[in-house]
Amino acid sequence: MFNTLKKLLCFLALTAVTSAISAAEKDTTFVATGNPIVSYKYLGDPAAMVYDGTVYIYAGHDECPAPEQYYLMNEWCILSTKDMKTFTEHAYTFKAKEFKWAKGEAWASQVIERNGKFYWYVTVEHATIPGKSIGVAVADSPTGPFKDARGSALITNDMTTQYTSIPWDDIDPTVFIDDDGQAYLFWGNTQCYYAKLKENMIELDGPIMPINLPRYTEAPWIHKHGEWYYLSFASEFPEKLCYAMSKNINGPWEYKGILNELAGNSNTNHQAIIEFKGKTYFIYHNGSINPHGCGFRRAVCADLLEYNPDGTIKRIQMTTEGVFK
Ligand code: FUB
Repeated sequence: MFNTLKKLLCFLALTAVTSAISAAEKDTTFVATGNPIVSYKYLGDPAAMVYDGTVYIYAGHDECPAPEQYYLMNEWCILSTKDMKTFTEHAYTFKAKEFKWAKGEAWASQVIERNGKFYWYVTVEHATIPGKSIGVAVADSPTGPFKDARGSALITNDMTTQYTSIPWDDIDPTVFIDDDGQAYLFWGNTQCYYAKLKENMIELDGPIMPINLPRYTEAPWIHKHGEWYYLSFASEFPEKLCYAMSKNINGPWEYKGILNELAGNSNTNHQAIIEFKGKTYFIYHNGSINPHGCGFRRAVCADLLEYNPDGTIKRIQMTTEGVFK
């Protein structure tokens, strides 16, 4: 009798633990009522992708406990929405340590689709080559599971030392597939770089080339609207977001000034720009989660981006209301 009771208690305890675990592993759906989109956890470096009528936002998870003041980022999280109002945060997260050659540190990233596969370009700290590196993971679905596509870094610090000796210049990948099918990787801190990617998306297809942009810091993002290519980027520090335009992905890039002012509550402001259902969205981070939000505990926001008739972009207005009507 005593043994049976013990077994029953044991079973009940295990069931409770299992339910708690599955609850934590479930997707979370919520309606955004204003900026930031997610206010229950800190997320930074949003990269957005539109695929099959859905917006996906990939963001690094800021885990820095207050009052500590540096990045603590082990994983990236995924949000999705079909209407920019009701969002799902997917239970699946992708961890920086899934790259066996990396020490960790889930810095900025971007996902792109090609031929039904999803490629996630990420910044991580390399385990044996000093400095930051860019890795690429692949999945059959935009929400994973993702796995290291190469088993080694795509870009390492030693590949760019001719341009700068700092060990953190190889960060912040942004990827773009041009109308002729050629894919390009842009990245860089202090110095902006770009290179062609092979059709397989996991190997470079030519040399690494520098792009000189005034007061360039980091966070490049490439997008195209009409005939214009746009290269937006973080400038100076604390960062404003600026942009340049060109009629050719290979440049020359004409600097066009400030796109978004200082966030004020975050020293970085990393942006993504997407077109979705007739509107252009500017998705970025600031430090707007009260009371401990800051440059290391960031929050993902969305506002509208509008063009002038000549293709230049109107200054972004960061709002508390956001775009979620
Ligand atoms: O999240 C870490 C770093 O902060 C990113 O790589 C930069 O773009 C800046 O947002």
